[in-house]
Amino acid sequence: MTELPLDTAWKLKPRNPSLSLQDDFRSLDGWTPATVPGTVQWDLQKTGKIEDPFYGLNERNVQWIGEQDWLYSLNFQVDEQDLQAQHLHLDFQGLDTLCTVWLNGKQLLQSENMFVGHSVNVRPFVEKGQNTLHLLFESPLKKGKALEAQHGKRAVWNGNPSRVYIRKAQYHYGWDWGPTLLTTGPWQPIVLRAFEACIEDVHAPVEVSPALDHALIPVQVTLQGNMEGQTLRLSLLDPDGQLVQQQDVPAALKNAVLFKLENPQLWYPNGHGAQPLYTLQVLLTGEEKILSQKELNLGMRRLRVVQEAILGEEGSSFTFEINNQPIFAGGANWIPDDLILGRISDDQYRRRLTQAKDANMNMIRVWGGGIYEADVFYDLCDELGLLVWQDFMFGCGMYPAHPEFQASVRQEAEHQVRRLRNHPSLALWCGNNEDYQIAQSVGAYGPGGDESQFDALVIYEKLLREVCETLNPQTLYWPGSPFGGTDVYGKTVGDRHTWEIWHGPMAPYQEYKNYEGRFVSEFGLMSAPSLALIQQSMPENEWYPESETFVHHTKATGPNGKPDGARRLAVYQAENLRGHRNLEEYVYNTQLIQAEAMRYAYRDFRRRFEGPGKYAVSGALVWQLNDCWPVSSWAIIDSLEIAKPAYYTIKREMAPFSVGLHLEGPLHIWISSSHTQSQQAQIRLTAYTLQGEKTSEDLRDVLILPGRRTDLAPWTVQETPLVYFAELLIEGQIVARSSHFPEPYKYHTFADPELVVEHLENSIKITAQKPVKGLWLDTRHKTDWNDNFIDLQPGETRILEAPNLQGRTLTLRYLGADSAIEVKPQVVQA
Ligand code: BMA
Repeated sequence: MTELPLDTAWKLKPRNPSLSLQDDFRSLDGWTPATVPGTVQWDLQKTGKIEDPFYGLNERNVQWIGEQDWLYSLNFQVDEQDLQAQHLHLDFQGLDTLCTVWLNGKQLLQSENMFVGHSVNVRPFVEKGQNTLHLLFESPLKKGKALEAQHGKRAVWNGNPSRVYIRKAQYHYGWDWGPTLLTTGPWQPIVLRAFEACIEDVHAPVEVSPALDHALIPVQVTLQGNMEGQTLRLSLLDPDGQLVQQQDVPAALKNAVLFKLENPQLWYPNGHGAQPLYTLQVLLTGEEKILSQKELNLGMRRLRVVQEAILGEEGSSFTFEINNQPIFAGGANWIPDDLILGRISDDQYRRRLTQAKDANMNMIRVWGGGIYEADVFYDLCDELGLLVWQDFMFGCGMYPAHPEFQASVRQEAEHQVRRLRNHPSLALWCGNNEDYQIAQSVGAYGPGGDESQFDALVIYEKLLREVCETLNPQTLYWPGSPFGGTDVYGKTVGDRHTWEIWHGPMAPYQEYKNYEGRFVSEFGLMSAPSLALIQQSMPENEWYPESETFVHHTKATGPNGKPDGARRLAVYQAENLRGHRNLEEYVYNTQLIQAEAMRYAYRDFRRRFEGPGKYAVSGALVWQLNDCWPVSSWAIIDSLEIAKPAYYTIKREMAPFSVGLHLEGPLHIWISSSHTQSQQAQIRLTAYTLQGEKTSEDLRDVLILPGRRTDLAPWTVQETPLVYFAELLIEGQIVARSSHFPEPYKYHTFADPELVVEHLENSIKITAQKPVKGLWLDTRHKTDWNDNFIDLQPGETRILEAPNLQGRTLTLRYLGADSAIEVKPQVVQA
C-alpha cells in the first residue's frame, strides 16, 4: 500500500457569489495559501489577514468567515505506478462541515457531517500527471438556518439554535465558556491511497474472566481487496514487547482468531494499579511483502457498571467496577482544548491529560458539545489510566430526527464506535449532554411530559443503542448525561448534573451534600483565569473585572441570554469574602471560592462512597477540566495551561487517602481510602485560636478500611471560633492533611501569619507562625507544583516543589492578606 498525503500546495479563498462556481474556481483572483489539514480561520490568522480572534474584542470582527462560503483547490500529480494499483482511494478523514468535492471536474462527494470520514474509490476519475481537487465549503450558519426554516426552530441552551441541524462541533456556535467561531475547512488529513489489499479495521474485544485468571481475545479483521494467496499474521506482544502468541491464517479463508491468555497482567485506572498495555500486531502479507498493517494497544481489564440497591436508601448505585473492585470515579469533564482544532498538538494533549492524572483523577468525560477526540487522546488515556466516559456529540438541544438526519447520525456513530471501541480506557458510551434536561424543561420529558414532542428520543434510545450494542456490546450504553429515573433531575438513580450551586437557585457551595446524585457527572463553580492570561489576552487599559473586554471574556449568560457570570460570581464572593482591591486580588478571590467549592463537592461526594452495599455516590466529575480560549469559566486549568487553586484542592481530595472534616456541632472526622488493604494509622487533631494559640490536641489510632470511608468519633472542643487541623500519619509520616477555618471567612480577621519564605532552586520553603489559609504561589507561568494553595498551622514548615521554577520571581497571597508578596529567587547558604 502506498499513501500520498495531500498536505501541500493547497490554496483557499472566499467564494465570490457573482461568479459561477466553475468560473470562481478558475479565476486566479483572491487565493491565499492554505494548510491541509486545517481551517480557514487558522490560515487567515497565520497569514495576517485577520487578527487573533482570541485577543481583546477581535472575536466580533471575524464572524463574517462563518457566514460565507469558501473554496479550496489543489493540483497534484499521480504517477504511472500508483495508477497500476488495483485500488485507488481518496480518504477524507474529516471535513468541517458542509463540503462538496470535485476531482477533475467530477463530483466525488457531498459531506454534511464533520464527524464522519470518507474513503472514495477514485480510480474512474484519476488521470496520469496533473489532477485537480476542488472543495466547496458552504456556510454552516446559512445552511442551518435554511434547515430551520424548513423543519422548525428548536429549543437550545447556548449558541444559535440552527446548530442542532448541522453535524458540526456544537461549541463552535458559542457556548457559555467559548467564543463563536464557525470554523471551516478540511480539518483532518486528505490522503490518496493505492493498494492491492488492505486491513480496514481490527476489532479485539478483550474479555477477562470473572476470576481474573485468564483473558479471551477474539480478533476480527476487516479486509478490503484481493485476498487470494495472502496471509494474515496476528501477533500478541506482552507489555514488555515480548511475543507471547502468534497465529497465521490464509486471508481468503479466515479473518478471525482467538487468543487465550493465562494470568494476564491487568490494566487499572490511575490510583488503583498499573496500566500494562499489550500490543496486537496485524500484518497482511502476500508474495513475501507486507501489504498492510495495523497495531492496537490492548488492556486486560474487567469493567462493569453496577447498579444495585443501597442499604437503607432509595434508588440504586451507579458504580464503575474494575477487575471486581468498585471505584470512586473522580475526574473531570473535557472540552476541546482549543477552538482551532488543528492547533492541538500531541504534546499538548499529553500535557493536559497528565495534569488530570497528576490531580489523582481516574475518569474523563468527553462532553457532547465538542468532538470525538483525536486518537492520541484515547491512547494517552490508555497509558495514563484515565477511564473515558464518551458522549455522542449532542448537547443542550432539542435535536431533530428526520430520516436524513438519522442516516447521518448512524454513519457517524458507526464510524466513531469502530474507531474507539478497542481502547481499554473506554468505559461508557453516552447518548448526549443534557438533552433530556432541556426536553423536560420544554415539557417533552419527565413527569407529565409529552414524549411525542421529543423527536430525538429515537436517536438516544434506539439508534445509538443499536449501534453500540451491535459494534461494541462490551461497553455500557447510557442514553444521556444526566439520565436515570423518571425525573432527569432525580438524585437516586443514574447520573446527575448538580447545578443548584452556581446556576438555578445559586445555593451556597457549602451545601453540595444536599445536591448529590448516585454519580455526579457535572458540577462546578466559575473563576477568573490566571493574571498572566488576562494580561496576555486583553489590552492594558482593560485590565479590570468590569471592563468591556473582561466581560466579553466571560461568556456565562442567564435565562434572558444576558451576561451573568460576573453577577453570580459577585454573589458568591459577597457571601464569603471581603471585597477585592485590585485585579490581582479579584483573581485570587474568585479562584479561592472555586477551590473551596470543589473541596466541599469532592469531599462530600466521596464521603458517600461508604463501602460494600452502600455506594451512595460513586463519582464526581468537575465541570470542567480545561478551556479552549482565554476566559473566566468553570475550568480548573486555564488556556495558558496554568492550574488554578481548585486543581490542587481536587488533587488532595482525590488522593488515595483523604481526610474529611465538617464542623456540625462537634467536628466530624472521616477518612476516605481507595487502597485495597486496611491500614493502621494515626490521626493528629489540633485546634488553634485565630491568633494561633493552641487550645487542644488529640492523637488517635485508626484502622482505615479499604476502598471506602472510615469514620472517627466526633471531636468536641469548646471555644469558638477555632481553626482545626488534621494530619493522617502512617509510621510517623504525614500522608494526608485537612483543615477547617471558621466560615464565612468575611466575618473573621485572621492574624498575620508571619511567613518566612525561601526560594530555593526548584522548591519553596515556607514557615508560618500563625494559621494561614489558601496560601497560593503564582509564577505567572505553567508550573507543575507538587502542591499549592495550602493551609499551614503555627510553626509548620512546608516545602513545595516544582521542576520548572527556573529561578522565577513569584507572588504569594493567602486569605486575608492585604497585598500580594513578591518572592525573588535566592541562593540560601547551607
Ligand atoms: C453544563 C454543561 C455545559 C455548560 C455548563 C456550564 O451543564 O453541559 O453545557 O457549559 O453546564 O453552564
